Order: sequence, then structure tokens, then C-alpha cells
Amino acid sequence: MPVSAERRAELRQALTKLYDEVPCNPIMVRLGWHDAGTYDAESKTGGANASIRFDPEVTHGANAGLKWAIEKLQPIKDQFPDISYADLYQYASITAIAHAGGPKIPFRFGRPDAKDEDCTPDGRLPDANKGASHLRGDVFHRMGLTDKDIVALSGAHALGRGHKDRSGFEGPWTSEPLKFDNEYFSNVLAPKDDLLCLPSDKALASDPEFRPFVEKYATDKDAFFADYAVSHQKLSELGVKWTDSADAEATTD
Ligand code: TBV
Repeated sequence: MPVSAERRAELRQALTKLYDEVPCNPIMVRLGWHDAGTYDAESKTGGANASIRFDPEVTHGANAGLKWAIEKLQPIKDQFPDISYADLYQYASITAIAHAGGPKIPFRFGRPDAKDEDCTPDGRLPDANKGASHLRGDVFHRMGLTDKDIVALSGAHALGRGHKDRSGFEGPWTSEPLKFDNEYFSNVLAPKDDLLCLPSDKALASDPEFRPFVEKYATDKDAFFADYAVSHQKLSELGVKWTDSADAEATTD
């Protein structure tokens, strides 16, 4: 059975209540990304299948801190046994972005959950200390995503911060880390002393293919939002083997 519009609204309300009580929007976006971002287009393994909730995947270095987010969503999963974990992690992410003032991202339910033996090997998520060729070649092109997707999705660093005890980096990328906007891109073009700009963020400004997108998004928030929604939907569906009971079409309601 596809998920009804009523059920979808109930889930959105439960997540919105959580975000009103605990400002955890940023880590929920990171959770959805780290679940989906393990996809390998060649072997067709990984992707948005909730394998991140199992050991050993959740203990991979790149996932430091995400166990907290997984546990925070468990009471909502208990209230919605009809929704898969894989759908919940992706829906929690797009709801977090909308709640923070970001674009509405088209969404369809119906992602099957992985089993624990489907955990991907460590090393598929990006290394913050590396530059453009790593981002492009080792990570995003492996997932089947384009240069434009890389730059648009990097705008998710509008939200949240680094935590010393998780990644070793500390502080937010923007002046309002609970607001989803395009300030990240101006900061990448002109890094500020008091805001975070990782080597991988700086690579967006120095790479000749990435830079035109950064310049466009820095001045044109509507273009950023439109491209972001397209790229994020792609990310949220990586590797998904839709079942017969999946929603036929993505909607933003
Ligand atoms: C957190 C770095 C969404 N991203 C985040 C941290 C670091 C990176 C801090 C973790 C912590 O200490 O809590 C070090 N993540 C990277 C780097 C890469 C990466 C360098 C690789 C290139 N990030 C992201 C995408 C998306 C995010 C595609 C979502 C679509 N990441 C994200 C959010 C937060 C982090 C919202 O990767 C804040 C979490 C392409 C919080 O506040 O808890 C930008 C890109 O993948 C790099």
C-alpha cells in the first residue's frame, strides 16, 4: 500500500514536533546523506537502505555521532511501523530542510530496509581533508552524481556545525546554522575567520568546473533552492530498489 496523504502529514507533524523541541535538523540531514551516500553505481551496493543503523556501518569514522540521531528517531519509528527505516531517515532529512526554511524536496515512500549483512565497507564517504579530485572521482561520480549535484548538495552545510569530538572540526559554516539559505556559498568564496571552511569546501571555490556553480548559488538563492531540490531527491533515492507497493510518484505535499 502506498503511504496515504494523511499518514504522510502525521509523520511530518511528528518530525516537526521533534525539531521544535530539539534543534536537531542538521544531524538528521547528515544521517540521510551518510545512509544514501554509500552507493556504488557499479556494484549497485549501498544507498538509501538504512544499513547505517547496524554495526559495523554506524561505527565507521565518518558516522561519528550518528548513533544519537538514529536513537532519536526510534520512538517515531515505533509510532509508524508501516514506514521503513530507510524512508524515515530520508523523510526526516527533507522535513528538517523544509523546517529550516529550505526548499520542498519531492519525495516518494517505498524504500526497502537492508539487512545487517548489507552494510557497506568503510571508506565510501568523503574525507574532509581532501580536495576536488577525491570529492568528484572517489565519491560522487561513484554514486552517479554530477559536478552540479556536488556543489548544490554541498550547500547543505548551510545547516549545522563541526563537533570536535566527532570530526575534529569545530563550529558552523554560516552565521545562522539553523537556517537553510545560500550564505554557505558566499563564505566559500570569501572564507571568514570565525566560520568553518573545510579543505573540501574550499575545493569548490578553487576548482574551475565547480566554481561557476558556487558563484551562481552565492548570488541567486532561488536557483540554488531549485537545483538543490533536484539533487537532493536524486541523493535520497540512490540504490533504491522500489517495490510494487512504493508510491508511484514523488510529491512535495
Ligand atoms: C557535518 C564534512 C550534510 N560534514 C559535517 C562535518 C564534517 C563534514 C562535521 C561532523 C561533526 O563534527 O559533527 C567534517 N562531509 C564532510 C566533508 C565531506 C562530507 C568534507 C566531503 C566532502 N554534507 C554533505 C552533503 C550533505 C551534508 C552532501 C547533505 C546533503 N554534514 C551535513 C550537515 C552537517 C554535516 C547538515 O557533504 C552538520 C551536522 C558534499 C551537525 O550539525 O550535526 C558537503 C558535502 O561529506 C561534503
